Amino acid sequence: MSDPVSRRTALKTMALSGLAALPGPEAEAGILRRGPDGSVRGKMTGAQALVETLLAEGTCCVFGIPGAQENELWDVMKTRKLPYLLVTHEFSAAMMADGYARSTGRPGVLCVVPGPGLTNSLSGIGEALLDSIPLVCVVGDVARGDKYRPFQVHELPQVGLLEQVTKGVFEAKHQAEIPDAVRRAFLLAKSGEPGPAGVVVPYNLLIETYKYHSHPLGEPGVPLDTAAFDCALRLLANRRWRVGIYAGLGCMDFAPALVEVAELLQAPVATSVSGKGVLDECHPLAVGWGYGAQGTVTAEEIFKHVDIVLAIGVRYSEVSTAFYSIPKVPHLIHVDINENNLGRIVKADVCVHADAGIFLARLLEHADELRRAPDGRLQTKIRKLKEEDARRHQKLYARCGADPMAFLLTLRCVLNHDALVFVDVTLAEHWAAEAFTVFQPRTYFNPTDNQAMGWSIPAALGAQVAHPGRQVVTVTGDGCFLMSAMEISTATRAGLPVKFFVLDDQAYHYMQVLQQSAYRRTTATLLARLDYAALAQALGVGYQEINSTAELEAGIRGALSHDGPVLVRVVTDYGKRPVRWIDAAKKRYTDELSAEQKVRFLARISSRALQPHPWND
Ligand SMILES: Cc1ncc(C[n+]2csc(CCOP(=O)(O)OP(=O)(O)O)c2C)c(N)n1
Ligand SMILES: [Mg+2]
Repeated sequence: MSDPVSRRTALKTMALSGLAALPGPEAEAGILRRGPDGSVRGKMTGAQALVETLLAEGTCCVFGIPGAQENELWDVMKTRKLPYLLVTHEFSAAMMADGYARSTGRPGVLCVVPGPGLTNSLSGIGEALLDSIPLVCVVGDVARGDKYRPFQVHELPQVGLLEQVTKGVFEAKHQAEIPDAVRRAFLLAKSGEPGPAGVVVPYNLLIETYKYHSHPLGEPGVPLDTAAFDCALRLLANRRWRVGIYAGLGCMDFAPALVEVAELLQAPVATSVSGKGVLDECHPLAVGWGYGAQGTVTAEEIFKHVDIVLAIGVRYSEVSTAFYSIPKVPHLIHVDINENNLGRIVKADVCVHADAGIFLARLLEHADELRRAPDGRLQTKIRKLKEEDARRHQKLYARCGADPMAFLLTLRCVLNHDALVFVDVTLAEHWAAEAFTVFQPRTYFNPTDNQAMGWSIPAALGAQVAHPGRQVVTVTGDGCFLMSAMEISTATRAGLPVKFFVLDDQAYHYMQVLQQSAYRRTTATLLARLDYAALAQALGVGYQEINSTAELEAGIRGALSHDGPVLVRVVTDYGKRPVRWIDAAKKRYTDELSAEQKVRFLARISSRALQPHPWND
């Protein structure tokens, strides 16, 4: 029988034999590694410090795929109970983090291997960059420093790749720098105009130990240019001038203040695509998306009579304006948290470098100077125009299969008001922007400025992780579906009950519409015929098929009543429904062609119009 050994003696022996660095159960469980103030302290490995800092920064889920360079990290995530979600493709990891961030307003986090893991994720990180979505991308790099050897697996220039699609990259060159790199990435992602930030940590640093003492960096400051604010206030206080508000994503967390300001000024409110939901679109002053020929007719008509546009938290990007088709208004006040966005596309009378929330709050402090009498005539006009818009939307164009607009309207009727809706890069995104009424902030999402096809499926999964009890649905074209459909298997594995609606027309209809008008024929637009029922079975999700407009309501209700994830094939006939966005963009594009280009384009179209059998696809 051996002598009993006390724990203290055992530790002493281990220390002598160099084993003390091995984490005991307490250390593994992370006792006293993180202070209540968010500090990270004590002796630990680089991987432990990284995970503690992610936890200290409020990370609720890490999306990604492990690899040799990061297994240490994933192992610690598990020990420290930092939730993670394994994806099928890093393209999705970025988009899941994006969906998580859009639906919560907090940074989404992904963790990918260097080389292919990182390059796979670039489309999604790029979407977040162009759409102002806060993400933190952690990449475990190949060995660097004195452990560097040439010809390592995945040895691509990770920092350089990330720099192209982020606001900034923080590379740890010593294990001591790891917590600060993570904290600075979070701060940068949230600061000013939000966006993605990168953290690159060579894997050799993840296993090194260090005595850490790292403190939180604080929250980002918010700007307000007071001189410019005073100029804006003077213009808005002039009651002879009618004001229209154009609100974007920057206003998303300030809906009550925005509504109060709109009511004070009796100003109609239009939104950008990503601003949909900043105010309840049923509000008597809400006119819908855009204020040009691309948006709702209501917005276009109402803004014709506006003297000053107060644009807050918008950039007038190509997609939101249909190739910059922006009607002229006498005066513009442009407010944005990013100084570089101000007056870039439309010349502004006053540029106010300010956070939207601070700007709106300041306006409310001047309520007496701004208050206008209720404008019953304006509100009646908005109501009538909206009724006409709704009548136009109800017209059916489909002859075989379901009408896409009827699908969107039925979906809206059947879904809860707080359902999270992810609309992909299908032609239907433009009808949805016009006709899909949004009632609450952060409930309607579209990959606006990178237009990365396939985004909706992973993004919806990321949002469902953050909102387990909410209805979450995608509106995905069949082309988009083909890009990320395998990710549906993650819904099955992780029990995420997203309903995936796929508009199946076996084509890139969007491209067909663009190509037909410019080239009188289509090229590379036809897709494979898929057996969706078999796919659903293989992916382990429920299946619903909708074959006509008449089947829409029962089909959508059937899918929503199912507890788990469901794939819904909506056999779609796009018909010849006009697309205001396309018509507006086409007109603007044509206006910019030179005389010689116009002649050439016209000649090509005319000669092809005479061909009895167009050479399609
Ligand atoms: C990754 C990517 N590749 C190509 C495009 C160009 N593009 C935009 S829409 C589209 C077709 C979308 O097809 P589908 O999902 O079937 O929707 P539909 O056009 O039929 O409504 C294409 C190819 C893109 N936006 N993103
Ligand atoms: Mg299609």
